[in-house]
Amino acid sequence: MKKFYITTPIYYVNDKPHIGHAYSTIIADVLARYHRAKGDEVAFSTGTDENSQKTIDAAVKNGAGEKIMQYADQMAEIWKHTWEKLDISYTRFIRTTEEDHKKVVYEIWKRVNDAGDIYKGQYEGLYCVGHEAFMKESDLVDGLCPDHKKAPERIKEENYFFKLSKYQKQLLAHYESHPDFVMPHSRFHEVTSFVASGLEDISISRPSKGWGIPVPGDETQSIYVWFDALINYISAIGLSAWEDHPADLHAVGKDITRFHAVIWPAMLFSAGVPLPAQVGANGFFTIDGVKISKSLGNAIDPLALAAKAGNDALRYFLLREIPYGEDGDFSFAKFDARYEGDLANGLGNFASRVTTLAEKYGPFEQGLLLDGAIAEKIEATRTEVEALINQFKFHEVLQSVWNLIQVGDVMVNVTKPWETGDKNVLFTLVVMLDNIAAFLLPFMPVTSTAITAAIRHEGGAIVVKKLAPLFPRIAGTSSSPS
Ligand code: ME8
Ligand code: MG
Repeated sequence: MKKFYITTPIYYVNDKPHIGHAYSTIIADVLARYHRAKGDEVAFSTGTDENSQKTIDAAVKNGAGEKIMQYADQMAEIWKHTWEKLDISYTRFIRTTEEDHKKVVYEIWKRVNDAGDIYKGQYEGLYCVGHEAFMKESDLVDGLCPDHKKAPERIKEENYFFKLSKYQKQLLAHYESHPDFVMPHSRFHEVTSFVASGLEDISISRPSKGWGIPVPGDETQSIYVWFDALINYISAIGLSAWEDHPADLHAVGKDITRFHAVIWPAMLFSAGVPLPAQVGANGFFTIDGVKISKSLGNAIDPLALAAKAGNDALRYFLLREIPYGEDGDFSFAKFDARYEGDLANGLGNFASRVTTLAEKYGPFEQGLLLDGAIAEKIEATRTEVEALINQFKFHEVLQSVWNLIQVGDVMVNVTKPWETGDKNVLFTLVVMLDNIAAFLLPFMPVTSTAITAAIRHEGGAIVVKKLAPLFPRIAGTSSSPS
């Protein structure tokens, strides 16, 4: 059995999930399901990044006061619950406050230290809590962090540093020999040119505030939250499992590509631990043209949307509307248009027509004739889907499947099986629908399973049961999502 290990970012617990987080998690879920369907042994981790200053701030803001752990527990539950409701087939939910995680962090710290890559130094500069990252003057716009619209803290403190600069050559050599290390390639170019332009060592600790993982041997300092967070990917499965089979893919957003494609591999080089095979960076999307943020009040609750339109419609929309890696815009109007057009009138209508007729004129015994042109079209689609999914071209996979649906629709209209009751035609349509369901399994698991269940093999014959509407009319999500 082939192993496949995929991860999502671990999310901060200062807020509940919004549609952007759901997007990255759904992408990982599609690939996890795709590999499972191929027969791979899949590990799929997600979780929460808790050792952050943001956690302390949010706990205080939400009246939890000193009970930070209690606040983190509550928030971790909310994230977990969201992924369960959205049918995310994760196999491990990791929290960075778990003891097992801390042990792995200590082990990696020790190995990096033993390699001579940690030293004490003075950090003087800017720190943005929103990013949990040090910033340069040149990153600011009008003195503010352009993403968080806040002036970063000016700090001067004694920290532990990691010799990131030492790994510039090794990183560049790795990029050179792994041309798909970061996908899409446009993001990879950004990474390689950033590294080629020179690397500075980075601070990997902050003065302790009684939260976070203490620096081994120096309780006055906490390990920098990103150093700790990245290691979650190892602790989620255990160090020896990682050494045996490191992650195949870290699915992340483009905002955190550098952490994953520069700092993380350098940490692993230093610790003598194998690198992940690939980092995939999804683009960012806005809502009606505006950046998603709580303060702007447009943080759409993915659960509310899914409750109204269904998980599969949400998955379909996100993957069909926004080409992977590119930025996109979410709007309820666009969502409603796709729901109506592609789902209700497209796939839903085709499935309903075919199963209604096939129930009436079935069962379909052995020896019926599969239309040759259609059989070819199905195989061509299979080849296309396979190639496209491995290049992260999810929107094209769906386009390709929808082309097949369209071919099916034309066939129904042209052959008029409701007049002829032609069993060869209907058999061909049923085979098409069955294959469409198989292609869609990773993308729309509920719909796919419903279709497959309606097409049963009974004693050498195929018996079809009429499907209830897969995408019933909804009032329109734009009317009131919550
Ligand atoms: O960065 N569009 O966590 P985070 C698309 N804890 N994706 C979006 C998005 C949007 N508008 N908004 C968020 C962190 N995302 C760290 C990660 S990993 C070791 C530590 C997704 O809660 C996207 O995947 O800020 C982005 O990278 C991630 O959420 C950031 O989540
Ligand atoms: Mg963020």
